[in-house]
Amino acid sequence: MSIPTQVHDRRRRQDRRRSEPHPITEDLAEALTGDELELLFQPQFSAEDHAVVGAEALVRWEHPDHGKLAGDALVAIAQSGGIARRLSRHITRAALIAASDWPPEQRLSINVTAMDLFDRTFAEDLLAMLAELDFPPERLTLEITEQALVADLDRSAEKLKLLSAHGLRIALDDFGAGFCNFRYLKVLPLDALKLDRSMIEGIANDPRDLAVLRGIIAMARALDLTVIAEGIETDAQRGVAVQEGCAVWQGFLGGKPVPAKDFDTKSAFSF
Ligand code: G
Ligand code: MN
Repeated sequence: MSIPTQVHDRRRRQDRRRSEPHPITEDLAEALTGDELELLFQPQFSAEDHAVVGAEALVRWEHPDHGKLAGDALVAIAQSGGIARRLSRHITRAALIAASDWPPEQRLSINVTAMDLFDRTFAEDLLAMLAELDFPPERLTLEITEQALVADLDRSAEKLKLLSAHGLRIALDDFGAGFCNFRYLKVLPLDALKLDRSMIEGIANDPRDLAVLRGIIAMARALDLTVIAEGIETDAQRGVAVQEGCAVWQGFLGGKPVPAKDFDTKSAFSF
């Protein structure tokens, strides 16, 4: 039975109205199609010998009117236009392809959003992509922010356990910046804690900041977690973080986020 033309037209109008994307979402969709997003890599250093042990992938997009937009803003724009999954897959694929050229002992870290963990097929799709690109799962770390976990912790934990069983590493990102729900430490298959830069800022000159750092590192040791310090800007901060037991560090002192072609995998931090 055919739908009367009037009703059909009304439906089409409603559909269009309901799915009317924000203009910037359309621009983002076009940028994805044209591969116009910029992916930057910020080096991470070993505390032991200061060699580069890998990098965190960070996305940027230069919009003609809105200027430079980074990860969180892009995710929000994509989400409002229903293309969050597309954005996430695009970034992950581009990062994996870039990291395929690095020495095999170097790791890639990518940021996982609340949308990703909400996505039913996130874990399966990621494993399929790793297989397709022949990228060893052991070389990939997922950085999960606390905000991403709030939605459904148990379901997120299930997905992460599957990925962890396949060899991926899981790091709790921005640790100390949010609510620090200690339940995360109990239920998630974590390998590392990545300390937020607000936890690092004062460690070289404020005894209270140092005391907090020591407490967290003691707890991380008891849980067999690696501690990664982010936002290291001064040599004094680097010295304290390393001395106290952070195994890996990242920050402007060692290197700013740079395009893949400028990422020097062989460089070590020099004093
Ligand atoms: O959310 P996440 O922790 O992944 O944030 C990484 C962001 O922090 C990037 O945008 C990066 O440019 C910024 N960043 C990285 N290193 C430093 C640093 O040493 N100091 C400051 N202020 N920002 C940094
Ligand atoms: Mn991160």
